[in-house]
Amino acid sequence: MAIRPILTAPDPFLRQVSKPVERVDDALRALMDDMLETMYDAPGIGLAAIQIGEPLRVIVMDLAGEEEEPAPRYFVNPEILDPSEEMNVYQEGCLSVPDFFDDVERPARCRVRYLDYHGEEQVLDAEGLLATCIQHEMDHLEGVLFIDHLSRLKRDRVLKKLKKEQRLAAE
Ligand code: GNR
Ligand code: NI
Repeated sequence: MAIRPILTAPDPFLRQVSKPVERVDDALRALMDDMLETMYDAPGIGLAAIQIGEPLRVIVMDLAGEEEEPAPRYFVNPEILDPSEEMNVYQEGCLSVPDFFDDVERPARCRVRYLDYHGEEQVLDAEGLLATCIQHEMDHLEGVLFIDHLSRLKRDRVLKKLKKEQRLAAE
């Protein structure tokens, strides 16, 4: 397993649409292991493969609290079914948009169909933080960041600040 660098906005790589996985094999499980290790190290509660430079439809997640046993989840080729009409607002952050948090409104509940770590098809009913996080990660697979849900003014302000920080770090 390895901790891999996380790409940050406005890296154009993050805007790619990720490709479906053809086979859940040992190579893919090695990628999912790296993603989980990278996510725990960050630390974060979810990670999409594109965030470590792999444009594949793969997500890892762990919503367990610090005092709880680890509860890793793996989603390969996830699809969202039946998003609820009821919406929920959550203060989101993103490892690819460091040090910025803001409210995003999304469907409060949804069903997800996906392949698990072993390539078995699963269906999961999600609500609360799980539903929010899955939708945040699904956005990454389409090249969308949570700041795209905010006003242009806020988004441009964040991107400008990140660009400036990256310029200073490169000097
Ligand atoms: O660590 C993360 N926390 C978080 C909080 C609220 C809503 C979504 C997230 S996902 C984020 C990790 C990340 O960037 N995943 O893509
Ligand atoms: Ni994110």
